[in-house]
Amino acid sequence: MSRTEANSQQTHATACILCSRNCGISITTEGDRFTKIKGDKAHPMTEGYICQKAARLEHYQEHADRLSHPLKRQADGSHQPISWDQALTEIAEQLLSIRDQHGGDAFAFVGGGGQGNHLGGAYGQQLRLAMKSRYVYSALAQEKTQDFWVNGRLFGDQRCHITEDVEHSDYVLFIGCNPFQSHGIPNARDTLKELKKDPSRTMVVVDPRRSETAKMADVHLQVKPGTDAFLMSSILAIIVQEGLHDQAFLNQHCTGFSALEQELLAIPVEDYVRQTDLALEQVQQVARGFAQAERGCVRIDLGIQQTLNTTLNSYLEKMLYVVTGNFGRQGVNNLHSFLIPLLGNSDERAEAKGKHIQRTAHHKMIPIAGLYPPNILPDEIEHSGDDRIRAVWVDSANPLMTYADTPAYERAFSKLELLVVVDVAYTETARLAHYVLPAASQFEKFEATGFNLEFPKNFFHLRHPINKPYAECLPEPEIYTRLLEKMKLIPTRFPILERIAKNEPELTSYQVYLASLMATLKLNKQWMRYAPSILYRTLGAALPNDSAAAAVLLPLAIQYASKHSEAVQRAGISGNKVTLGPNLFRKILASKSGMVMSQHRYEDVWSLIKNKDGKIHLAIEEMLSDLSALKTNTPAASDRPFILMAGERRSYNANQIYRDPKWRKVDKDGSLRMHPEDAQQLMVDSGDSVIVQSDRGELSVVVEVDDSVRTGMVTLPHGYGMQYDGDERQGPAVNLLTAADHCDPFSKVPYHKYVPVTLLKQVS
Ligand SMILES: Nc1nc2c(c(=O)[nH]1)N[C@H]1C(S)=C(S)[C@@H](COP(=O)(O)OP(=O)(O)OC[C@H]3O[C@@H](n4cnc5c(=O)[nH]c(N)nc54)[C@H](O)[C@@H]3O)O[C@H]1N2
Ligand SMILES: Nc1nc2c(c(=O)[nH]1)N[C@H]1C(S)=C(S)[C@@H](COP(=O)(O)OP(=O)(O)OC[C@H]3O[C@@H](n4cnc5c(=O)[nH]c(N)nc54)[C@H](O)[C@@H]3O)O[C@H]1N2
Ligand code: SF4
Ligand SMILES: [Mo]
Repeated sequence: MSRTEANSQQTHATACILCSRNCGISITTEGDRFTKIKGDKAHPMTEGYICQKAARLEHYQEHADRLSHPLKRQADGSHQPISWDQALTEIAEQLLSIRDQHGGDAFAFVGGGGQGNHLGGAYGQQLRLAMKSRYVYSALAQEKTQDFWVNGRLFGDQRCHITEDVEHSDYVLFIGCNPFQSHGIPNARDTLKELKKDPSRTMVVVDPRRSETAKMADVHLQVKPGTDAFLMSSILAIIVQEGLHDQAFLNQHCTGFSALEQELLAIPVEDYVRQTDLALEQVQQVARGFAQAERGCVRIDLGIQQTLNTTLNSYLEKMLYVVTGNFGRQGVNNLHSFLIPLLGNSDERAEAKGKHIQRTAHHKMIPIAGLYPPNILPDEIEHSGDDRIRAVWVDSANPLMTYADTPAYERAFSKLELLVVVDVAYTETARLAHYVLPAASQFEKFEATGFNLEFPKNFFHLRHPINKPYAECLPEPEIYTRLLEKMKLIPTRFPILERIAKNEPELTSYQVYLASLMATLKLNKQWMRYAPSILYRTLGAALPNDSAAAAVLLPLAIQYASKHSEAVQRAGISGNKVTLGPNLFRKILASKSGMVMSQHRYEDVWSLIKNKDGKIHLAIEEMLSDLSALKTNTPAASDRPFILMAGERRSYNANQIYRDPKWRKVDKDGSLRMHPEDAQQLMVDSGDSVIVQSDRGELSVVVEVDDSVRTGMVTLPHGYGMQYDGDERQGPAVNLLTAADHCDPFSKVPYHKYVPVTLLKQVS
């Protein structure tokens, strides 16, 4: 790959794109090359904090798999470069033909934004609407939809989302998460250090592995994998049985506690704790400590989400803070506001009242938060009915590596009539596609994350481009807008809107422009769903610094400011009913290092609840019956002696975003962590190879003897196994081992943390 070699040095404010924290960074460039990466002190949230992964971002920006041109698959399976015009013309024709012959249900949109690129997603969703499809399959529906479903029932809307004020808490329960490596909380390592060094604050970690976070904890509950439902229900039972719950809070803010209480009082605590392999006294100590803490806070993640009882786990972890009244204050759990709407709300109970809920053709799966689960997609493509999925559009995802059951994905995707991939890299999924469209990288376009998950102060960061798009790469807003134009769904010109925007875009705070936009859409209702592209082409063209992609943020900022006007004003943005939203938008455009968009008060949490009575509804029938069924619920017996945690976060993995293995300073093999006693029994040592066999497949991996894992448990990282630059797979491709049907029967979230495996010593 050749790059311009200018030697002018420049420093730019942007953000890291490797995890949901999106820490502010500053990148120094020489020509197109990144020569120095540091934390950006001016970022209002992260204030200069970064982890070791961000310093390697040049490996994302420039590598052998970077796409440079649109590609079309040839009869022999190879890919040849074609022009954008040819690619989009042909794709448009094929999409329309599939839609007209088979209807919208024949199309599915997969992905739509990774760890930092959600602005493009706002434009991508137009294509799904153009296809009249409701199918969005997203990575969120292989980790978090069970959680969104529980939120919907508790708070009245699946878009109500929990945040955790670990920084100000004096008793934190980290359950099934390892923030030292995976982050997920602000400036994780600093926050953990603060917690550790303050003797008046307590940190409890529930994890079958003595993780980097567990090593810093006051109490480590080294639970048996997959038994968290027993542990959390025991903790709740102890709290209720000892009368340590917050009755005043429950009376004032919740309904349905007595039904839950009844279940909890019936729990045989000693039996349940025995199943978790923990000491009863230790569990009692944590239950009492947490219940009596002034500010208790719970942070959870995949360790309880991608495992047995995942939906019940989501309910129970929320009950931990609700039952103890640790909600709606500083240092506890809270709800928060979103600027970019990442989630939808889809309450399946509406079906009983005659409302149409789009169930999938084969599995009859409901959407949760508007999303469908990757674990069922291969079946929805391969099943024999006329209503199967025939065309898939993948954007910002690599399902062939990251979704469960790689062979099922390979098989199903190769049967599609049309597979299009939009990515910056020639991924394993791209290799199967009929067309591959090269996206500008996240440092070559305006981008933003919708992971603005904080409370009471919430942030937004519109990142400005650093480099020009590489070769023929285009930003997603341009790709989708051109495609809609090719599909003849929108015209290429909007003369009146263009004129108004060009002459005086900001006339009375965009009111004149917006009124004309509304009038245009009213006259042409068929364009309503394409408002993002119309904004992009018209207002966008008039925005400063070529920031057209940000045009879609104007209506979102107006909406946000009207919903949370006082919070926006408290963040230092002034304005009245008409001007506040536009002023917020202007500040977003002008703040290269990110900005505070709202400063809520704690009591605002109650207005973020969507139940009409403003209360939290605890009696979720399905959850109470799952809780009751735990008594007879034991994991299905397996004759495989080990439980594999398939997809651990370590110092050198970052989903599938870095492809060049050179980015890794350590752990190049992505080794299998195994307890010394298990290694001794198998007669293997660090550096030896073993075969890992699951019910789905097998992999050859390198062993690392490590006493941080429990006996009987082994771990492999995710984010390995790519075929970089056409080479052999580098490290374990974990999803060769995970089966599509090894998942929660309700939400279809995979049990990646609980894969029964057999290990065989490999004799060389
Ligand atoms: N370095 C790095 N950081 C990342 C990512 C990355 O790829 N690399 N990916 C990002 C993404 S997309 C996500 S979703 C987050 C995920 O972040 P986390 O969920 O925090 O990360 P994991 O390592 O997958 O799992 C967390 C912990 O769960 C534990 N665990 C396994 N089984 C069980 C169990 O049965 N019970 C309990 N209680 N714990 C169990 C594991 O030992 C592990 O320490 O990380 C983000 N951050
Ligand atoms: N077995 C197992 N599987 C797992 C996990 C596990 O723990 N175990 N973790 C799961 C989790 S939690 C997650 S979130 C998923 C993540 O899996 P995916 O959703 O597939 O996401 P990423 O691995 O982040 O890959 C993102 C893709 O986006 C591309 N990309 C980067 N920037 C841009 C851009 O600007 N535009 C476009 N169009 N593309 C871009 C990258 O090249 C990459 O191909 O993996 C999941 N898979
Ligand atoms: S990987 Fe996550 S925590 Fe590390 S610098 Fe990037 S955004 Fe921040
Ligand atoms: Mo994730």
